Amino acid sequence: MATSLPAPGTSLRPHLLRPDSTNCPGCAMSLGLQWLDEALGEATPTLVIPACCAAVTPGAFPASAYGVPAIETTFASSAAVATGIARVRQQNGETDPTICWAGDGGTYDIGMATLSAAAERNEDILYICYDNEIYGNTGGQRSGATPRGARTSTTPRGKVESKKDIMAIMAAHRVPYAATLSLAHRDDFLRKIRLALGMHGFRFLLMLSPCPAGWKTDPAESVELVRLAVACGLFPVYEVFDGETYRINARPDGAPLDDYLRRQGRFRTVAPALDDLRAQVERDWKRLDELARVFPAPQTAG
Ligand SMILES: Cc1ncc(C[n+]2csc(CCOP(=O)(O)OP(=O)(O)O)c2C)c(N)n1
Repeated sequence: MATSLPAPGTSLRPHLLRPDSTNCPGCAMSLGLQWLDEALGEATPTLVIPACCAAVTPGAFPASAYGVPAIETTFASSAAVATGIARVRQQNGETDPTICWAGDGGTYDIGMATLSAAAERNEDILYICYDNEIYGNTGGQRSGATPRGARTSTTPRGKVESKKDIMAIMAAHRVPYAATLSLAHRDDFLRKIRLALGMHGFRFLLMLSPCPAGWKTDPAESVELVRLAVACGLFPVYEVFDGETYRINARPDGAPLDDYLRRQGRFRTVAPALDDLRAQVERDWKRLDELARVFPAPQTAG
């Protein structure tokens, strides 16, 4: 069921992300928070943040770079804590959203049990994973989201396993809405957040979030890297409704995968992974295209 949202840019509340955050230059998570802020309009969310870089973002107590209520949870419990908050809000007749803002470690790996449980119960939570494909806050260890071939502090010769398909996992929970967010596709990004905010039940958004420190990239290139990840097909931009119907929002344009990889120190010297990644892109797109063809989202969805 849709609820009405205020017009964008009309908010009188403090910005969600204020100056003096501790985020690194070029941290894509900063831009994600700013766009989330813009999409929220007048609404004041409660952010629920597990252990991750975003838990450090606000700086030292009693100051905070977050201009909205933010609760920091243990690594594994953000979706459970958000459940409690969302339920109390519902009982109090409050309509402001409860938003989990979590890294990939807290989503793909250690928070998976509470995430799965909240999704299965269809709790009224918007869960956004900023996926920097490592445990960034503690020195860049590999996570379940790290792509095959990437060097991390715990995979110095390149990760052997492939990235987990978290979107497929969330779709399998048949949540009302799951979508990927590209920081190189601003209109699509804002539309999806507003769409998710207007829905009830469990909504899951996955944002690719370049991390210059961990990826060994130029901080100025973070948005360009997302553009390339989409253009070469490695990061598909799409939506899944009720775990059943699919809509592709941006297609690869034939950009070479090498162009994306060679700009990143984490992929340097791991050339053997290139063919595997290329084959994976092909496989993933074949599957996604088939799903979108056989189970297309109706025009009226979203
Ligand atoms: C149970 C537990 N294990 C380990 C840690 C240490 N720790 C804090 S943040 C973090 C990394 C989080 O990685 P991710 O969720 O990907 O977010 P990012 O740091 O990349 O933003 C780790 C390992 C912890 N706080 N709790």
